Amino acid sequence: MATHAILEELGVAYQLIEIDLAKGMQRTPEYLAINPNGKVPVLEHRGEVIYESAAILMYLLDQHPDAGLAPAPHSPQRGHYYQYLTWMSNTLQEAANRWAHPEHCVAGDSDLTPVVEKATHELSRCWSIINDDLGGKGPWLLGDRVSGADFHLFMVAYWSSRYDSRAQDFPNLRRHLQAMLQRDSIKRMMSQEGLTFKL
Ligand SMILES: N[C@@H](CCC(=O)N[C@@H](CS)C(=O)NCC(=O)O)C(=O)O
Repeated sequence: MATHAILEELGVAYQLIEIDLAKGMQRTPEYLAINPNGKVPVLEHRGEVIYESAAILMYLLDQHPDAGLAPAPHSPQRGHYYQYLTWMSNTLQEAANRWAHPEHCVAGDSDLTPVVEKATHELSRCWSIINDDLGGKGPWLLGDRVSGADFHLFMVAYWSSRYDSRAQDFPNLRRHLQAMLQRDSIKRMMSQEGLTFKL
């Protein structure tokens, strides 16, 4: 979702190829040759394949500095941009994955409840951090200018609408989601992917 919305925001030409996770297309030999992790998304650009959604997002925004969605290199805001994107990937998104797939965290047919409960607790801790940051210097993650980090946040916040700990239940995050939903790029991405998000 984040990659797709950024491509729409940039207005560049691209081809979207659907990998149907329900059909296991991510685990076919053809796809594993592209991304050995068996995960979406990947970006193919000039004959190179890049995986990890945050890396793809940063790469695309570096290709299009005039879009103004990544702070200037060497600026303190650039540090925060890296901070949020890596932290969302390795902490927030990982808690989301543990909630959605607790079976990946235990052996055999062990009880999944403690995994789900711990993931819910961790998600709430992460949402609180972001909610406080947005309250202190919002409306966007980096302050008064929207950046790629906001698109990544939107993606995980959208997923969380079906979790036990939902981003939309935190007031500043809710405002952030409402603002993101106003963006034409987000509207186009949601419509092309057949998604709706009622807040
Ligand atoms: N850290 C990776 C995570 C990617 C990820 O977990 N993708 C999920 C869909 S949201 C996936 O492909 N799951 C398929 C599977 O695990 O079989 C990223 O941000 O790109």
